[in-house]
Amino acid sequence: MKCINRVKKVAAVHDISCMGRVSLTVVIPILSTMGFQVCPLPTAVLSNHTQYPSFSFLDLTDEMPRIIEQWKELDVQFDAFYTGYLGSPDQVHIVSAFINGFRTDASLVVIDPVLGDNGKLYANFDMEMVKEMQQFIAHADVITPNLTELFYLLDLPYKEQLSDEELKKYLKQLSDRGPEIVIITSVPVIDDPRVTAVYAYNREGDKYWKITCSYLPAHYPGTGDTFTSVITGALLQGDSLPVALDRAAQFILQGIRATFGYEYDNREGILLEKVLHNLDMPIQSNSYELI
Ligand code: PXL
Repeated sequence: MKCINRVKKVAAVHDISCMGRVSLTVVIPILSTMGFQVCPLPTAVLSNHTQYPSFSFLDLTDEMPRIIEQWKELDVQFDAFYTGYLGSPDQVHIVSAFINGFRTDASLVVIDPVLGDNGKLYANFDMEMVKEMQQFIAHADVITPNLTELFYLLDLPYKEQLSDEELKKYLKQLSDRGPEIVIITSVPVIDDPRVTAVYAYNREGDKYWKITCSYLPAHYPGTGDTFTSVITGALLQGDSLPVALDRAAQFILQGIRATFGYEYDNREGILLEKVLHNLDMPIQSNSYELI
């Protein structure tokens, strides 16, 4: 009998940063709370994420093929693959082969092309990594670049003042490279610093979506990982794309609001533990629009 997972399994390819809520320390609790089994394929172990001034870094590139080999022996079937922070170009090759070796027609492949933020690459990354990521996204069903990553993926200079028409053009250009769904996060809204927008395109149906979120003026690392984790869980549970977008935006907003009032080191990320249970709540925001 064909193996059917009683609880859907997600292979989560991210680092583990031991301080500051990003990557696996965000992905695992969110997807577990949404009812999925997370099987981590860790890319690196860091003392803390790279937005702190210094960090230790244990590269797990050599260990990853050993883990994948054992999973082959066990004949594990994954329902979804969700990749985030990859430590080096070699890791991109390993993960491409892993996904292509394990995926089926039914599996969902979500690639968050983690490269940078605020117009700059993260520490550790260079143009070689950008080139690898440009190739890698062709394997995805869904990609979730932020604005910085969008421009690196398209080899264009970073800018923040963008019209809906420009963003629709960029969404389509990225989708033409492979992914059926493209979601661009953290897009500033012209003339309104209090809101941030998310734009999305679904090639099935050829529809463009926009949601605006009234985020508080604070930056917390890991919100991208939080957003894409909720999107992955929502799509896996059968939500439509606009409902998945609303669910993710509502959750981030709740997380930021739960955190903002404290005098607190923002580098630790949103106080996720205070809002995780909200993932069971129905969606209250209804901000999506067709553009
Ligand atoms: O959230 C993205 C991320 C993931 N992993 C590491 C990071 C960052 C962002 O700073 O440094 C190690």
